[in-house]
Amino acid sequence: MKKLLLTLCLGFLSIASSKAQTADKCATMPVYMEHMQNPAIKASLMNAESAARNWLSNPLNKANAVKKQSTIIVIPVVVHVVYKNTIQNIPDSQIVRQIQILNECFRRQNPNFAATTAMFDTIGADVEIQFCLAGIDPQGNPTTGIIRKSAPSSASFDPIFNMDKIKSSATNGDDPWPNDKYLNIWVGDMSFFGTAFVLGYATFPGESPALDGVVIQSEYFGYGTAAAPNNLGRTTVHEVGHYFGMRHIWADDDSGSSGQCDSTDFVDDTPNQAAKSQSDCNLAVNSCSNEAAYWGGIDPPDMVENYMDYSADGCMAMFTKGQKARMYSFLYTDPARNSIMSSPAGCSTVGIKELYADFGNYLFVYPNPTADILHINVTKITPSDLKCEIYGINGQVVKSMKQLDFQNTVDLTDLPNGIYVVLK
Ligand SMILES: [Ca+2]
Ligand SMILES: [Ca+2]
Ligand SMILES: [Zn+2]
Repeated sequence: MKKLLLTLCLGFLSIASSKAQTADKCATMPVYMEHMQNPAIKASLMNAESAARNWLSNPLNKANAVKKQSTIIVIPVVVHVVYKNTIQNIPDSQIVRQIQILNECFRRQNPNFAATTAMFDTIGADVEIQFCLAGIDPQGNPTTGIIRKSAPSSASFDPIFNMDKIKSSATNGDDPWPNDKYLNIWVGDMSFFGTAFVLGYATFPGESPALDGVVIQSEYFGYGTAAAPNNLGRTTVHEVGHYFGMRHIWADDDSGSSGQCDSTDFVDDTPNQAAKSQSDCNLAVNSCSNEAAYWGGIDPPDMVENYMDYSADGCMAMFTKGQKARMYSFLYTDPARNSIMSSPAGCSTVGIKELYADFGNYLFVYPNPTADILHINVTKITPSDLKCEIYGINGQVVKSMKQLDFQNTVDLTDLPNGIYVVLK
């Protein structure tokens, strides 16, 4: 077994302890229930759901969605930073890092994917959706895809009494850009009497254009600015999952003490789960045993590694192929989600190269140690800017790659066992 001493070491693989959290991860379902009180929004949301399910009921559609696609879908994002103080006015680097994390997770390039339960390995999906900061604004002008808006300290954006106020300039927030061309993400303060009790919320396909998008509490947007176990940018991955139609993996039927196994997240390969995880990573829990329709004689454990559970960020590592198929069912049937796939907004190049210069965490090298094949994944927009060199312990170059791709493999079979240094 060869050993590699890495210059770029990540904390992704460490599984956070089962520390209790005070904040609830996600307010998507309560907000959805509230929006459903509006008859027009309710009709649109239900239309979107039935159109998607109808599309997915065609086995050919499902088979095509699950397999490798001919093109990667690119979603232009506009981030509305609505801040009441300098800390909430998060730096560009934190925003770009979050976009990178979205890309890692939706492309299954997250290094902690390797830590998922073995029986789930083959159903983990490269969703083949990528995200970028938008390059053209609604008026046709170049943009960084980042809008900054100062709000008075008295402004309230909590989803209990001030739901969606962050989404409108008239209520101290910022108006959305057209939801058929941009994924709107608002980053701001949803605290309630000074307590951040929710990390984020999102709207489902079919939502009113005035409300469609994702809202994230400032410190949970990006990487390493919030306290563990919610410090690795997975809140935004979870919420963008909702934006593409994902329900919680436990199907929100966990009221009562014993939990329930008879509701569905409308995805067949995610095991039934009686209750949400508690910001932990208990891979042994198996709360339901009624998954034979998909799993046959196997009774899989709860898939706590799924982005749509409430596990610790270090635990959340996968979407399934069934979830990918459901996402595509909305992409191909909901008018707004469908047209964003061919959005003219493009990807921002303004300032991006300078921003990337600040990052050490865009290169992922695994497994470590390794016997023969080493994987090097890059989550940088232009990996060809990078070269990679592997040095022996005495400083001699033993392998080098002139230009990297997003995903690279290096064959180390011809090297003797030992300690090596990988340099970007
Ligand atoms: Ca399921
Ligand atoms: Ca089970
Ligand atoms: Zn959620």
